[in-house]
Amino acid sequence: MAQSATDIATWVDGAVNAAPVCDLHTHLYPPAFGPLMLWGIDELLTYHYLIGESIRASRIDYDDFWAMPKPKQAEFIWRTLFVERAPLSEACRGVLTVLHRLGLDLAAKDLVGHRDFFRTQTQAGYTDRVLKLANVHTVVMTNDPLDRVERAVWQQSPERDPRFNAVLRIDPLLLGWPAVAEELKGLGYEVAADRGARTMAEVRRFLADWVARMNAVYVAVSLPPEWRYPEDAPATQVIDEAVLPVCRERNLPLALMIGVTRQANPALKMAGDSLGRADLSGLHRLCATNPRNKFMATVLSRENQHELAVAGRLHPNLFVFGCWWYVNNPSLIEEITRMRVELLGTEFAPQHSDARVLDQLIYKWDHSRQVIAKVLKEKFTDLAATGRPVTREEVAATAENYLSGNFQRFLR
Ligand code: RAT
Ligand code: ZN
Repeated sequence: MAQSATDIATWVDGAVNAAPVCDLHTHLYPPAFGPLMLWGIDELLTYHYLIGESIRASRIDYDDFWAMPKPKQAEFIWRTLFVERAPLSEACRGVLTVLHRLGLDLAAKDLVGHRDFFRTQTQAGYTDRVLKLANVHTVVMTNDPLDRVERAVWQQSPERDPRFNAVLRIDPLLLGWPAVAEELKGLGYEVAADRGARTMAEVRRFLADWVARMNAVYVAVSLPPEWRYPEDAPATQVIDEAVLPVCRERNLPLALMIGVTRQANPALKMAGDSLGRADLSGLHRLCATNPRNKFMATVLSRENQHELAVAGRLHPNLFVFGCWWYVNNPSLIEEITRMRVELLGTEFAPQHSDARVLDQLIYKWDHSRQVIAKVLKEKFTDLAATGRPVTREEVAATAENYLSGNFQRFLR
């Protein structure tokens, strides 16, 4: 007899909440990375999503906003979005979920009580607490050796926290020529803007050095909608002659995050990026012509999601992951996850958090778990309706694979 929808719902809720997450793309750092680690109420409120929303809602002059020190920006955003208006957006709801899960007073009109709470926390203790509340076992960072501040931290060989894995992020290496040649030269690599054979060997040496120093679990880049592969451009040459050989030798995936249009509104600074529909034929070429390399991909525009799921079916060396940034909203996560289950079955990672502030792990995963569970209930109920029995064990295994196992197996 087919399982009842109520049994399945109970099993799915239990399994999705119990499965610990390996969060495969974030911008978080452990306490040993000092000032790079962001946490607490002021950082939550000055998340770039909320900066954009509050400037738009208030029509404050850009310069006036940026002239405020961070605590004043936080107070401004709180007042604008949480006191003067109903905080209905997903980013606002996220802050409230975090405060609620921490047991703070959601009726408070000012930040005094919340700030008092965070003042009593230590970075280490709070990291443990958040990972536990979010039920996250591993956080994958985004590590950019060409960022001066971050490089300085790595050069001091910070103590590694085994819960925080590193990822070598290489946007400027693909997109920043010729300027990036000067930067690499400054770091002791014999790199010239001509991108000759010697230069490519030195780019490989740079990649190998930083993969080793970071013990990176994959290499990543974000790309604009205009990205094509192959094309007569530095990005194709660097991918072919440097990135792919280094990744192949070390069995590391190359992650492509496709569709970002940087600085569509520069006055918003880091809140000013937009997106565009990409042409995914380059992703197909990359996967098909480099079968001994592994690739991961996520796309920023809603319009590209169907093509990406199809690409995931066609290339066993491609791992589809996450609902990135502007599609990390419940309505879109739901439609994207449902479509991926229908096209890819159990073989993808439905979500990553992209958290920049430690505390965001709590809400990003609470909210995503709710949507993933909703879709899984529907899909397991449909399965049971065929007459094929559904077991509690396979529901649990599916949830574990989606939230952690699939990605970890892809790395191996
Ligand atoms: O999602 C974000 O916070 C963006 O600002 C980007 O960091 C994006 O996720 C990226 O990794 O480029
Ligand atoms: Zn990101």
